Amino acid sequence: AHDTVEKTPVTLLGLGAMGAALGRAWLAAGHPLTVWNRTPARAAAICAEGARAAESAAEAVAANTLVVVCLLDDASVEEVLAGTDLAGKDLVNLTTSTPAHARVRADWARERGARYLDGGIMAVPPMIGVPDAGGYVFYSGSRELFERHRETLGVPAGTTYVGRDAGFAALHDVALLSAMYGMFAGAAHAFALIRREDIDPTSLAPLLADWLVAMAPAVHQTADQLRSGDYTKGVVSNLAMQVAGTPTFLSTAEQQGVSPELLSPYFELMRRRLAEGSGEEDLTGVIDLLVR
Ligand code: FVH
Repeated sequence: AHDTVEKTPVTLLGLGAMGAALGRAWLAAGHPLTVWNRTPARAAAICAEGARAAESAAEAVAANTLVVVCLLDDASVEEVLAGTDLAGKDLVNLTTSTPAHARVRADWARERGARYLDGGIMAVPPMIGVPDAGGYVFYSGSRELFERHRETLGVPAGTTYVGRDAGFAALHDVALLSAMYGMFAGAAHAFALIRREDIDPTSLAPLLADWLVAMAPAVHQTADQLRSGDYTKGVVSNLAMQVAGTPTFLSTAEQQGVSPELLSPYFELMRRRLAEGSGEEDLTGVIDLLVR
């Protein structure tokens, strides 16, 4: 049996797929848990495991100092918190948001007397509460609040504090997920290329995964070049060579009956950067073209 006396009690607003997973992790670790969900029936399962359901969001917020919110979007957070008294509360918002929304929410919470921490969850529900699953949460906002609840916040997943600016957790979250979608786009193009051939996608998949993993450390060189401002530093495959290779990719796509629409925008940026006289650089200069 867990010693619940010493564990920080948690209030959790939102019992969707992610909220329920978070709640279960706290319960399993012995944290007293008060929950509220718009659709009360969704609280039944977690209450059978030991959580206490509040009648309203206001009652749930009143129950504990640490209040964690995991709802669908910013609009639902606004709606749910509107009727609650946040004075003296430690508000942790794990709802996916934009950096601008997170900053507005932080000011809004402060005006109501709450300390505020924003979170960006880098995990899917099955990774929550599973040690070594690799999931973690970016946190930003009140450093004091993060330190005070570090242990409790670390129960469902790892924690990475990225700064006092409340928008930084969302920014890191979206940055990583954007890179992920770029990777998915590349993989989609790769699978499309072999789609009509007698090649088993399951034989391409491990090759693809290994290649992406082998290429991933290139981001460290990109970061180093951005920091130094020298985009030729350590360059292995320069931009001129890479642009010269792009017709091969486009011709292959055409031969395979595959639309180049995922690749073309990136190739166009590479060509523009080359046209600026940056042939000896790495691909890093493309970033400067993206930043308006
Ligand atoms: N699930 C995932 O894979 C991702 C992983 C990364 C982080 N996201 C973000 O987590 C937030 C919650 O996501 P979720 O998976 O729990 O989402 P749902 O299962 O759809 O549950 C949504 C909950 O929000 C409640 N809700 C929606 N609208 C309102 C509203 N207007 N007022 C009050 N509550 C609202 C909903 O309640 P109900 O439908 O059960 O009544 C659920 O509790 C999210 O930001 C992801 O981006 C998850």
